[in-house]
Amino acid sequence: MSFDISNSGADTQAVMKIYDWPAGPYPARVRIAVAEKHLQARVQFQTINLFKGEHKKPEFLIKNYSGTLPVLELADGTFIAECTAITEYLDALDGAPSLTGTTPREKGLIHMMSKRAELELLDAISVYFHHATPGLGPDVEIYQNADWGLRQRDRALRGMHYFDAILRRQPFVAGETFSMADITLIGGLIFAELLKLEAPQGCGTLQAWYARMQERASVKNRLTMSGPIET
Ligand code: GTS
Repeated sequence: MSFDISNSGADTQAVMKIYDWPAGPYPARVRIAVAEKHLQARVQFQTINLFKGEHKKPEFLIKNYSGTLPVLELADGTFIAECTAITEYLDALDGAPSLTGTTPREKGLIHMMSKRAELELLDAISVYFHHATPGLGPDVEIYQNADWGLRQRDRALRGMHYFDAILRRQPFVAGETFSMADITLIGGLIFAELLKLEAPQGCGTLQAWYARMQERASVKNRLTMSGPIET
């Protein structure tokens, strides 16, 4: 197996592997974190085809019991799933900036706001996708509850109003600096965009913020950071 990693810097030591689906909103979170931490040269990507249900196959469930992407594999064979856990791991490696906070106050606020961005936006949109749209197709979506999906869509729309209000009073989701909480909200807005779920009237601040975030190199280049992969 060989990997062609674009954007590799001086450090060509590729010691971590990320299993993901390049266009996915959750994988986007980890790709953005990798770029913000300038770790592109230390990761290799392997695509798992969600639409073929590869993430639900026994050989993948060994890596992540929950059957979701992304998953980080360390050089010693340890698997770390969950975007927040992967981001915390990457953040604990050397390198600036901090994505999960340095003071106890920052850490608490960033964790809270990231979780809130999951509960009130990203995860809610994900439930809408899997339950009230064709989702990943009939072979993968073996149980759907459209009513639950539509309720979660409405929760996400309310969440957009909430984050609009937050961003009217501060530049970033958890305060004055870019953090994991911003990455989580960006993931939610990427998912909304993929599903053509428009922000409700009155969310102009959120939309302007998202437009600004899309100009960040980590967000803009997230798809091109992994080169073609031979399997
Ligand atoms: N809580 C998990 C995390 O934070 O990592 C959720 C991960 C997740 O839902 N990932 C999506 C997935 O695996 C990937 S994507 O839809 O964003 O590309 N979905 C497939 C499924 O069957 O749930």
